Amino acid sequence: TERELLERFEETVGKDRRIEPRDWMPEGYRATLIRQIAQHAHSEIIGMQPEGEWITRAPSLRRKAILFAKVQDEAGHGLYLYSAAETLGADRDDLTERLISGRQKYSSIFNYPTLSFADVGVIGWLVDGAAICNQVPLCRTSYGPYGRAMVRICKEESFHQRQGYELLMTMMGGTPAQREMVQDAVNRWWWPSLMMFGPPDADSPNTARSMAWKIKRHTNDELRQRFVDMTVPQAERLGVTLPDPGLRWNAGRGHYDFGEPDWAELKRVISGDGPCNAERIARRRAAHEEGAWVREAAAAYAAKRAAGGRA
Ligand code: FAQ
Repeated sequence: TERELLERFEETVGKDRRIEPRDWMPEGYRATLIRQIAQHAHSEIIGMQPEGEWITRAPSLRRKAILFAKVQDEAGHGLYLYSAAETLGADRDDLTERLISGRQKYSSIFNYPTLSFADVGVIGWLVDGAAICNQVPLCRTSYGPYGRAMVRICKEESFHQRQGYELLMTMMGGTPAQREMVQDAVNRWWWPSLMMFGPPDADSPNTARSMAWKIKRHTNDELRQRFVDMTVPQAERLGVTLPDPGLRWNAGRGHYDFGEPDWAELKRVISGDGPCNAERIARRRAAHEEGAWVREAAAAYAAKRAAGGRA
């Protein structure tokens, strides 16, 4: 009966065992996972754009090759995640349609412009840094395919983060103008990076249920704090200032205190009104439409093979 199935599901989750695609699961659990995994996949794909803009303008062949490889990794992450969503019964075409029609979200962070090459370094350091903080615990998420996808994704993100930090270290050892570019990029990306973790816990409608289901392992605020604690010493070592006058070590708490992000800005960006939302979606839509012939050719090829014809 439904009741027994629910008990078995709860027991599995309670014992930190994995739920697998063929297992029974409550519809709310399935819907929450599809929502989160799709949003995550869309973020990886849209996330190719801000840095991708610098591939043709990278300052050396070495930097170009590195950036190319990084952006390609993001495409790979998107693909594993769409596959994970498919194991829950989601349809890939439908997810893409929801993204380009604005019905499904992607991370707010990718709606900010990349104004200089230092932004590439800062995205690696702060944005990939925040992504790692959020995603390492997701390796232990209760849904098997999502957790397993996260393992490889986190390894690659760690490499991306070091790549960004190394780029910034190099620029900080350069001219005063280069150091200013780094500081300017840090000033623009710091607050949006904190917003990646989502609204404050008191204003996060999904956290409690996702924690009970062990989809999420920590709350938004816990992960944001962890990110700040990890990043402050790295900023000191790099020689940049984080643009928050409220940032200071709190010995009593054993954590850094920090200022309040502009939550109204996060709401605006999530609801489609950030600096680059329209541009990002238009570009994704164009890529999808321009790729229609590839999908048609692949489908025709598959149909021919299925009919026993030779390709
Ligand atoms: N942006 O109740 P909560 C990357 C939405 S890393 C946009 O707290 P939840 C790597 C949220 O969906 C970035 N929307 O929600 C990379 C919900 O809306 P809904 C991707 C946001 O799910 C690096 C509503 O607000 N990472 O791509 C944001 O429990 C460099 C209420 O929020 C992931 O997706 C936001 N920042 O917690 C690529 C990680 N925050 O759906 C390229 C997996 C919240 O109810 C270059 N996801 N919302 O209408 C998660 O961990 C969670 O989904 C959270 C949000 C923590 C993002």
